[in-house]
Amino acid sequence: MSQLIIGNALPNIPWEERPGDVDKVVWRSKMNPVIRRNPIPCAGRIFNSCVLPYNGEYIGVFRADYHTVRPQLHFGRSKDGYNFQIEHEKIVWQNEAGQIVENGYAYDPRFVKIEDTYYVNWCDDFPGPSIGMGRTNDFKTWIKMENVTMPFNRNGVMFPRKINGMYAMLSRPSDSGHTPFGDIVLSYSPDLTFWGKHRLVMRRGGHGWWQDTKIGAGPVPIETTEGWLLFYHGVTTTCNGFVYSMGAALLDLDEPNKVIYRGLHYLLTPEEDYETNGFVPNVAFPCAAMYDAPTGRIAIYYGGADSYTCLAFCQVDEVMDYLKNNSEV
Ligand code: BMA
Repeated sequence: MSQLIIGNALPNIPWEERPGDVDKVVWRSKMNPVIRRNPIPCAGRIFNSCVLPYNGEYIGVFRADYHTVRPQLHFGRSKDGYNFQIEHEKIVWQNEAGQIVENGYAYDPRFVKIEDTYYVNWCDDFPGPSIGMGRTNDFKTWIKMENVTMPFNRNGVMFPRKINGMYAMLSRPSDSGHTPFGDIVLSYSPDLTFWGKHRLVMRRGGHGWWQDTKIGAGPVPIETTEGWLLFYHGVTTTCNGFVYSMGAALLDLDEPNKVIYRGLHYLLTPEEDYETNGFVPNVAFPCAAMYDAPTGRIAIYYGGADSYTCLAFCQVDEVMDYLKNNSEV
């Protein structure tokens, strides 16, 4: 099979073979949840968090919900992608002039390396949820940049390289609360400050009820020879509240607002206790995906029940076959 993922090798990617009794495209780690409750003194729960490879090891930006139930972002490291040393103090942002920037809350980070810089996007308190953006080169100095969007918006996810000379970001315009709607849009920027040329990518709905309430981008899209592979969350509303599942789509490489395939079914839905029981039951919320390009192995980090950090695995060729044969586009 020829290589589908355009990117680097990661021979020590966290990886477990698909268990013999599982016939699904995406399977869970036997080590789940990889981050359990009360992982650091100030936080009861760490979830919806991001991990990236770094010099043969791993680094991450983590959503830590404090005992006030307000979230902040923390930096952490790992040798193997399973066991994390998360800093006990939150990331302190400073502006371009070096002054500390206080924030009321910060949650659902995405973490991406573009050229030589590491960028974080998160749901920022503008006040009111908007897309925050910051950068670091040394994981000690964290520069808060201009907010990408006005309130209200969540799930800002950058592409890992410029597209036609422009930075590109997916986001989901929303309201100030537990938004009962949401579609994925694309915006471009020449400089990471001014964003525009907004395009609709995908609307909630489709044939599957699992994504009928709202959808939002998950991990940073993975570049493949056939398009950008996007894992995203889809939400349905039941008589007892929202249920968050994960699905996949393939976006055009040059114009990612064009959807090539959109999977009809969820690929991961709350089934295990750490997904169905917790602070918010029935949430599987993907935020990061690492890959080993030559083997096509993908490791996905997702939040379980707003309480745990979990890992799942898939093979890019199988996801692609699934999408080709089960697309609603
Ligand atoms: C969303 C966000 C996510 C969370 C989800 C389920 O609105 O707050 O962080 O996982 O709700 O509670």
